[in-house]
Amino acid sequence: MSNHTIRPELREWILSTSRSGCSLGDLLRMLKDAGYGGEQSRQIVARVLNLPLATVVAAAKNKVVAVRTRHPQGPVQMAAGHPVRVTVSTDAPVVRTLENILTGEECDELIAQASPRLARAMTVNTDGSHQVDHRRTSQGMFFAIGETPLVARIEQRIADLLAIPVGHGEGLQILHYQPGQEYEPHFDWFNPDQPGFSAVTARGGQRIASVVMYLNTPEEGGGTAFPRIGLTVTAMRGSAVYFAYDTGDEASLHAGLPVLKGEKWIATKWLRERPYQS
Ligand SMILES: O=C(O)CCC(=O)C(=O)O
Repeated sequence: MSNHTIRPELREWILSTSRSGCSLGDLLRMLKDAGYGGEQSRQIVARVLNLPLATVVAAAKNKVVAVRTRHPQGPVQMAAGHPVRVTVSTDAPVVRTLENILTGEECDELIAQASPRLARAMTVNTDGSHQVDHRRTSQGMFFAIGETPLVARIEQRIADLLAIPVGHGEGLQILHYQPGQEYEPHFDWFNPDQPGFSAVTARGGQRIASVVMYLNTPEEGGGTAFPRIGLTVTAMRGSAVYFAYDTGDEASLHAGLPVLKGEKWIATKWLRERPYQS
């Protein structure tokens, strides 16, 4: 089936229904109810959502499907009408640096909305609860999904950029680092060997990708380092680093380097393989 046979209204409906958190299985069932044949529906959904046909076929059989993000390609990718520049790409691990993911005004507004709610940042404990952790000395807070119009707009932009529904995202986290503060090297995927693995993945499954957005430019220090590949991304207001990983991907080790002068603000979006938001 070629691209031009998919009507624009159908394409738009599939995209918006998927982004609102509808599972692939439910999407296929709705198409069937609307009169589309099984094979035809699977091909249309695979094409519109840019997914391997095998993934859609597995969903049709009600198998648990791990969705993947689409890795942005340069030089410019439109995301919900907003131009994002892809300036550095590596494939092992998958890392992209993204310029202009946020405007300067959006950065300032996020900081203003988060500031009154900051508390010592936590990490996820093995039983799924949150704990104060000496490896992470910054202050932070979480927004609920779509909590403010600005947060909803940014979530939609990320969903569009990575071709993954908003519902696969954890709430946007804001972190504030002061001089000397850092986030020591760690992985964002949950370790299946930890006793709490099933608890932390019960909702949404495993994490599959992260987007760390820089809300200001620290005077010195504060980059995000990937020590296994010798890459350090400079924290620059309005830009981001996106990285995707499989469980156990050692190359995705990363760290928020100590801020040496000034302060550092980031907004982090973690994405799950299955819908995280009900
Ligand atoms: O602060 C940074 O640059 C990295 C933050 C980070 O690794 C995280 O929030 O998982």
